[in-house]
Amino acid sequence: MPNTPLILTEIHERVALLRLNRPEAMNALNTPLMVELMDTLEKLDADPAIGAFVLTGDGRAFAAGADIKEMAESSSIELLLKGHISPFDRIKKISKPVIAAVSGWCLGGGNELALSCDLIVASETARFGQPEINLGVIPGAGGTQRLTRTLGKALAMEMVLNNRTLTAEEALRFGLVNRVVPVERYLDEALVLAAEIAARAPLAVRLGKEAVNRALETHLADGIAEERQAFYFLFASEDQKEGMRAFSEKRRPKWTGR
Ligand code: CO8
Repeated sequence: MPNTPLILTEIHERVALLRLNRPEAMNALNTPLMVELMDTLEKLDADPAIGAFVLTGDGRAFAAGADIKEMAESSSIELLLKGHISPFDRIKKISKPVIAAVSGWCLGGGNELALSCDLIVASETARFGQPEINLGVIPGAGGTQRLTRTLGKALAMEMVLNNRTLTAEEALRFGLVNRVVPVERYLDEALVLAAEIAARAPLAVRLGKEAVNRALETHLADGIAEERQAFYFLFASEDQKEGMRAFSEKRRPKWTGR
């Protein structure tokens, strides 16, 4: 289907909902889909009318991984020269929060994509895993690192070495996802959460997201120093003055993002 968009976009007031749209392939992440996804995220990230994203698949699959058929016959050099995994780097630079709304299979590169988002709302049917070991490879888009930092070594080892999948309830218990809701409501729940965050002070949301994500990447002392700089920096914003004055005046603040 040549002209079918691989990403379907809906705007819900200040929230952009992006749907992966390869249902015939369980939303497997081929290169055109990844490029279209990142282009869309970057374009809307630059739009001040948008405050947060929800990224979702469909009921059966968030995404069942990288497209195995696309890469099966590739050589190492081809993958390197093409920068096969480099689209994943672009999501890290998105400044607004991205909430993954996950139902069904969330596997391999699909799980790594969800892990690259800032929050995850899961349906009760969600299943998280890294089945690359079954294909003779390992995760390549951050899975070994992010799972270990999020879940700890023991469970990450089982997932990476022995295809241990997590149910939605396990993912909640182990801190991989924010909440688990019935399948009929997971998308609405993610949209509500995104709308709540999108209504908050935009600069503080942006720097808060950055600071929490830095904690997964840096040493404690460096992370604390960066957090402190961001805290001081926010006192240069109109929203800080407005937020603190509104508290004293017992009224709701009006954010401008300035
Ligand atoms: N790649 C390509 N096609 C896929 C993929 C995939 N990852 N997953 C499913 N499909 C296709 C199937 O081939 C099938 O197509 P067709 O009808 O033409 O045969 C269609 O989707 C439906 O799938 P199934 O018939 O298999 O559906 P089931 O309900 O029986 O099973 C599963 C669903 C369990 C999800 C099963 O499809 C499966 O095991 N899929 C593969 C999961 C997997 O191994 N994922 C890891 C891929 S490797 C990876 O992600 C490495 C990441 C590296 C970095 C990222 C780079 C971009």
